[in-house]
Parts: sequence; C-alpha cells; structure tokens
Amino acid sequence: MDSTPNKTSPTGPSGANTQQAQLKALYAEMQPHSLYPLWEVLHALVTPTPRSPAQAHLWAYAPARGYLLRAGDLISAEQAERRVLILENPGLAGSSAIVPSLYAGLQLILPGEVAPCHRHTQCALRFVLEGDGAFTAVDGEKAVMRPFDLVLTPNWQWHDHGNASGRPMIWLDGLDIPTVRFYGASFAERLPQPAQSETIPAGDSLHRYGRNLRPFRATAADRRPAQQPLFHYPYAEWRESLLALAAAEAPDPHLGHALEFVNPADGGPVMPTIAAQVRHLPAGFTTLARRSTDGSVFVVVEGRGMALVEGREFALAERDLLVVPSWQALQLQAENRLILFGYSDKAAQEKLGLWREERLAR
Ligand code: 1HN
Repeated sequence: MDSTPNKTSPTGPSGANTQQAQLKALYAEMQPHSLYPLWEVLHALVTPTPRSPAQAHLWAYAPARGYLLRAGDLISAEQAERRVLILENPGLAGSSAIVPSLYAGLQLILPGEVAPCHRHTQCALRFVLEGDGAFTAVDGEKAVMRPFDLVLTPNWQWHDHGNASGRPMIWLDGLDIPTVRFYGASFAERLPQPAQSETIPAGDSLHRYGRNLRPFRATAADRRPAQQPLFHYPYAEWRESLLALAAAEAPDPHLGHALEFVNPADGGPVMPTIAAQVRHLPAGFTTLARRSTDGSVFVVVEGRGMALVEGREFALAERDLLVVPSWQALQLQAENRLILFGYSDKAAQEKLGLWREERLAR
C-alpha cells in the first residue's frame, strides 16, 4: 500500500477543516445511495467488551399480577388469542424484548377458558407461577401444570392451553421471538378448531422419556419428535434433585447450587435457542460476582434476598422477575433459602461460539 499522503490530504489546521468539510460533503452525497463510512462507527460496532442496550430491571409480582387480572376482566383468552402482559426491557422500548434476543410475558388463563390452538417457528417455555391443574396441550398430549413446573412448546408444535380447574392460572412465557425476527424466519398458523384433539394420554411422554429412559424400540405410539421428545419438567422432580445436591455439597462460590434442564435426545439445552436452569442458595449465602454473555431472566421460586447487578440493588421476593443483560455482573444474597429459575440465550450463543463467562473475585 502507498503510505504517502494523497494529493488532497490536508496538512495544517486549515487543512484539517478542509478534510472535515470534504468528508461531510462526501457523506451527504453518499447517504441517498445507502452508503456510509465505517470509520465513523467502527468502535461502536466492534466493542472490546459487550455493551448491551438492555437494562437490569425487576418486576415485582404483585403489581404485575394486579394488571394482568384487570386485563382478565376486560378481554377473554379466546379474543386475545393469548392474554399476556409483555415484560419489555426499559432499555429496548418498542421491541417487545426483555433482552435483545428473547421475549418474556405473563400469561393468564381463567377457569373454563381456552387459548386457541396454533403453531409457530418461535420456541416457547412456560414456567408456572400461580394456579394448579390447567394444561398446555402439545401435539395432541396434555401437560397438566402445577406451580413452578417447566413446560416447553418447541418450534412448530401445535399448542393450546385450557383451564379446567376452578382457579386462575398465571405463568411466565419465555420465547425466542426477537431471535426469529432477527433471522426473518417467522411462520405461524392457526388450527381451524379452537382446541386440538387429545390423541395421546396426558403425561405419556414424561413416562417414556422423563426419567432417563426411552422406548427400547420406536413404535407408532411414540408420537413425539425424535429431537424434542420431552416437554414437561415437573417442579416436584427438579426441586428434589436441587435440594439433594444442596445437601450433598458446598455451593459453587459464583453460582450457588445450579442445575440445567436438558433435552434427553442430545443432553444439550432444552431448546435450540433457549437454555433453562435452577439455582439454590443456602440461607445467609452470598455469591461472588459473575458475568456472562447470555442475557438472563430469573424468577424467584422461594425465599427472599438481594440481587446486585453491577452493584445496583434489587430486593427479591417470591415470584418476582429479574432481567440481567449480557456481561452485567450479578451477585446474589440469600436472606433465607433462595431458589431461582432462569432462562437465557446461552443455547444459541454456544452454538455460535460466542458464549463466555467471567467469574470475578469480588
Ligand atoms: C404464544 O404462542 C404464546 O402459546 C404465548 O401461549 C405468548 C407471544 C408471542 C408469540 C406467540 C402461547 C406468545 C406466543
């Protein structure tokens, strides 16, 4: 490359003005042709460390629940298709996103209601916060939902919800809507009838695939897709495992006791874009700070405590919801036994070779 300045390269102070003025004129001429100078934005595009536009934020459960029940008086699940309040990150206004790649919402289904059957290319998880006995049906099989159960509706599987119990049910929806939007890959369709027919007995896939077993020989009775056989992870089971782990060993200094939900088909995260986990902190335990590149959503299942995100305090109480953006250091303090559920975009980031974590000494 020729390193000598070209003929128009300015030298003195007036020359600098000339360069700035000429560049400005060039930008103005290029702009209508959709051409822009990289050198003006390079440092903002390729940052030395992550700079998520998302903000750490806490939604206290009681007020969010109040608004959701008010919506329940005003619009039916059938009319709304899904009666959901979006948890939108205050740093991502207008995006319906909780972190740039993920969506979160609180869904209400009242006794006797049906949320009509549809399928879409977005993956979804439900984490039950309140109520007992409503169901999600996935490709012809019902999962009867209890508090703090995790239920999946993987990509392109038919799903509807119903509530034959006598009480409202509220759950957290976690979807990869912004990721699918980013790739321009959203497809969706409605079933002509509101609910799909039940072709498989409730709980069937949990018995076939839920206990580290699988059918010895595939038969016509195995109706689940080979890559996504399990879609119900009951609270009673994950709680027992987490508490047994807590009784058996000291907590990890940065995580507490932590377990990840896995897809039994491949031992990987529950869905291609979303990973899910549970954590336990003994009473009085404080973690060291840790940051990771996955944007994470947490729900308090049990206990009280404090989350410090980059030193900012968020008091935690049961069923509260907290978002921790990429690369913001999280420290957790447990007042009494603290149990959290969380989901994040770690699954997608690991596939792309992007995921990192840093365990800090403070
Ligand atoms: C959806 O299908 C559900 O099935 C909930 O309950 C929330 C948000 C956006 C797109 C699809 C559900 C959703 C959704």
